[in-house]
Formats: sequence, C-alpha cells, structure tokens
Amino acid sequence: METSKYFPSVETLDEGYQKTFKNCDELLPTLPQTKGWWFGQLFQYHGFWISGFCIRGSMLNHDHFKPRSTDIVVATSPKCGTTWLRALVFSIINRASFDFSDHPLRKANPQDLVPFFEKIIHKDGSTSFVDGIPSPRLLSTHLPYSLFPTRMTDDTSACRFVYIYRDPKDVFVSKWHFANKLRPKELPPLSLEETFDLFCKGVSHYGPFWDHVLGYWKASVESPKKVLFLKYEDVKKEPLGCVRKVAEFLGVPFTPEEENKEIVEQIVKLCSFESMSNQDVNKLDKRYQQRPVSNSDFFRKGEVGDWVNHLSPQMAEKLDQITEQKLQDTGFNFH
Ligand code: PAP
Repeated sequence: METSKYFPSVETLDEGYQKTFKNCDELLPTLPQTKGWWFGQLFQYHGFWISGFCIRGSMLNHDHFKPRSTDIVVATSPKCGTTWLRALVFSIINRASFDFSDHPLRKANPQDLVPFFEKIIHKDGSTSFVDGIPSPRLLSTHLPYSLFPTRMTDDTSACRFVYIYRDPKDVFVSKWHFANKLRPKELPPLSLEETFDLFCKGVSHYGPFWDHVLGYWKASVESPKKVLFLKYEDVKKEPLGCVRKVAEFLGVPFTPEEENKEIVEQIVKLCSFESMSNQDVNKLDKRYQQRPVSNSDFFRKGEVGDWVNHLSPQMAEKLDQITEQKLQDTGFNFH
C-alpha cells in the first residue's frame, strides 16, 4: 500500500501500531478489489467498497482510538452534504467563541475545521495527532456505522454521531461530477452510463449507498440520543429548525437570548451554499494547496433535484426501484 507517501517508516512505530499496519497489509490482498472512480483501488471490506488507506484508518480506530464522551462525529456517505454539515456543526458548537463577521469558516474550508477521521488517524503513523485534539473533538467520517467499535457505538459511550443522507439520484450525479474532476487527465472521463451501473451495483466509494444509510438509520432508531439522522432536502427546506434540532441533540440548545440575537439565522446564513461557495478560501484550486482535491470541488450547485438535468426517466426509475427494494421491510422510507 501507499505507506511511504504518508507515514514515517513502520519500523519506527510502537509495536501495537506495527501490528495493525501488518494486519492491514496482509488483509488487503485477500479482499475483492475493483478500480475506484478516480484513483486507487477499492476493496470490499465488511460489505463496503473502501480504499486501502481508509480501511487502515478503520483498523487503527478499532485497535487504538480512545473515544471521549464529548466526541462528535459528522457522518455521511460521500456527496450527501458533508461540507455543509461540517460547517453547521462547527458553527453551532463554537458559536460563543467567534464573531460571525470574522469567523473561521470565512478563512478555512470545513474539512480543515472538522478533520476527516479515517485520514487523520494515520497522521504521524499513530493516533497521537487525533489524541492531541482538544475536547470537544469534531470529526468527520464516511465510515459505515457498523465499522465503528462498540466502545463508540454502545450506550455506555456518550460520543455522538450526526448523519445526513440525500436522494440517491442527486448523490449519484454529484459523485459523477466529482469523480470526473478528480480523475487524472491521462484517463478518459467516466461516462454517465458506466458510472451509473457501478453506483446501482453498490460499487462506489463507501458503497453500497443504501446499506450505508440504513446502518445509520437503524442506529438512530435504536439509540436516538447517540445518532441524529438528517436529510439534506429537509435541511434545505427548514434550515432554522434543523439547526435548532442539531444543537438540542448535541446538548447545547439555543437560549432565548441567543434566539433574540438571531444566532440561528446567522449560522444558517454563514453556512449557506451561497455564502460558503463565495468565500475566497473555497474558491482555491488544488494547484495552490498540497491536495489532490480543490476546495472549490466541494461546491457545485447545492440544489435539490439537479438529477433531472442528467438522468433519463429510465435511469431515475431504476434508481427509485433499487431504493424501494433495498428499503423493503426495513421500516424506513426515503420520503
Ligand atoms: P464529500 O462527501 O465528498 O465531502 P459533500 O460536501 O457531501 O462532499 O458533497 C458536495 C455536495 O454538497 C455538492 O452537491 P452538488 O454536486 O449536488 O452540487 C455541493 O454543491 C453541496 N454543498 C456544498 N456545500 C453546501 C452548502 N453549504 N449547502 C448545500 N449544499 C452544499
């Protein structure tokens, strides 16, 4: 795997970490593999298609991460509103610390304020970086709920997950655009049709999409104090109500004084697509950052229902049918 690019040499790590690295290196070649939509391979790990790097992140989490009761995890399947939810949760939790006119979200992309868990857990080759983040830690993940250790998911642990999902037709379209932006120039663009087939078969980063959503939905039903389950379309329609709901869930409801000062309204405005996509930091191109992805790649249209501009009626019907089949007898309904 791509060890040397990201880590100090494995031999310099503590024995426990070396063991996890070795286990991962031995496991990956035994798993079913396929090409990712942009670069790298995806491996089928516990039913989900995940990169080798993020599988190792998940294994480090299992073996070494020490959760705190104050941890807040922003969880999503990719392209369901990760950037938006990171911004909302960050501004809700830190609302007393910053002035809205000079807010960190005006100077940093949400991924720098709410770091990507399965990536930063490798930083320095051990969990030391993530262990050093002061409480309350805000982390973001695409990992399915079933991949978290019970010490994070059982009722004795107080860490919380805020999850957002979205109409799979819009998710697919957003993911397809993103994949084509990220694909190396020497590769041909991904056609809508071939990518659509992959998505329908569940072969996409952290797919199958439906299994990801269902995992968090079940957890939210079983443990409503641990997992809050939101829908992108609802946040679009009722942003104020959703922000209040998140704040209550996180144990920091808005006070009457804050309501009088219209703090909820200011959070919604600051985190809106219009405001965020117009911040200079979010217009940055990857050539000016040491990243494979530009900040601007996370802002495309931010609309509900853009799928009508891309999918044929047959494609839309097929995705709706898959959704219906996947949800049959689960008690969950996307609408
Ligand atoms: P990630 O999971 O890879 O981090 P994520 O942020 O979920 O990406 O997806 C980007 C999508 O969220 C884009 O959707 P689109 O392609 O349909 O346009 C992006 O435009 C949208 N998005 C980003 N920021 C916001 C926001 N503040 N409000 C609403 N939608 C947003």
